[in-house]
Amino acid sequence: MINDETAKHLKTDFPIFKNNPKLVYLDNGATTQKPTQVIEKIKEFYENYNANASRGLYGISEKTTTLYSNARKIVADFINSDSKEIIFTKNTTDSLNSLAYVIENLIPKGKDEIVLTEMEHHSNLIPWQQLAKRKNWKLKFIRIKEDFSLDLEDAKEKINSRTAIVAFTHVSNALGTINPAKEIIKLARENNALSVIDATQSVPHMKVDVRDLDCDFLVFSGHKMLAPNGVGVLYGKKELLEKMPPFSFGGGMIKSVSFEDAHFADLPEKFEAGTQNIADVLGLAEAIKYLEKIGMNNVENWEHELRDYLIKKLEKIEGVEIYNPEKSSGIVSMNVKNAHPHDVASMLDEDGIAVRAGHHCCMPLMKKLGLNGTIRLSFYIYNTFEDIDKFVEAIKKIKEKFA
Ligand code: 7TS
Repeated sequence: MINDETAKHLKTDFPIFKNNPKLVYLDNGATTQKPTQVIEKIKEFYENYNANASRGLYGISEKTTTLYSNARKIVADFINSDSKEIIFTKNTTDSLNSLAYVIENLIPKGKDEIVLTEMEHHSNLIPWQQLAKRKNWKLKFIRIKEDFSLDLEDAKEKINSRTAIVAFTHVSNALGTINPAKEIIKLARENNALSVIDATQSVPHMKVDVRDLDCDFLVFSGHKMLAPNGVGVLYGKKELLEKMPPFSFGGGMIKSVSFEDAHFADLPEKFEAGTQNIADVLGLAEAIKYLEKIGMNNVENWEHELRDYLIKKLEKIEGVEIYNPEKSSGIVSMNVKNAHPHDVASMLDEDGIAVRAGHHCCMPLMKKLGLNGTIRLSFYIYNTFEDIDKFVEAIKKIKEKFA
């Protein structure tokens, strides 16, 4: 369990807070801070057994190969998948772009529509726009309702026998909405369409089980879950990854090569051309160990407690608008009436408070909601009630200036 005391204690694992004692970090949706355990793991790798993986027949290279493969198993177990189904990438954006390059090979003839939602991050929108342009396919968007939840009735109409792909965010990074993933995946399956989940804002914050969801593909970024910046994950069902051609070619992804042709390696190497980001992958495995020690249900519960505490306080302040759906994660979007979110964020910064302000890479969503942006708070394990109190006091002061 996490409570205010344990959250304060967890904070001491993160050197950034020691080095910036006034920092109130409420921008975990953008990226999270890194604990000593993760930083030390990367240092340990470079100082003790740095070598390329799967290439050298000598001690430290073999050790690196084993650690890299163990790390993959840790990531696979974390989302209840198989090691062969975990492809390491740079981040979510890289995972989605790579997938969008080659997924058309899995689509039967006659299917020519991609269904997304109105609340997608640009990273789960633009790669599909590009695919649609290349193939002359149609894009459709499941509507968002006035209460910021997804309109499942609209989903039922938009997902049909022509649907090739349904790609949607599990949790909205702009509003915190938790989408009914299982229902949407079921609709996709009933229509013989592939499902792709953008789990960037869910995997770091709650238990996510790909077998239980029964999704075809799922993507996330390590840097939003205590891990280093340069590693992301593309999960795919084994039988689909086996059928899908590689999106990148070169060393490390082959079985045999002639001047004219090449035979590709088995999963997962087939999708990992070139030297991989070994240190960051080890860092991601360490971050997962750290999170598992806490327990993902505890992570989720604590963020919900922080969200409820914040909303209760904000609701008492006149002139504050909150855009919070009923089923939401530890993300809260709001505005101060008559104030541009960028101005509010700059004023918060004067008090050492870091939030994200703007369109959150969801320009079409903001346009649909008639907003020029929001102020977004996004929590993680080390946030405390004191962080929220400081934010609320600062907002009260700022609000007076715009009243
Ligand atoms: N999808 C969602 C739902 C996201 O929240 C983000 C990043 C991405 C994709 C892209 O992730 P990346 O690691 O490849 O950049 N979201 C945010 C955010 O909300 N604030 O900064 C980045």
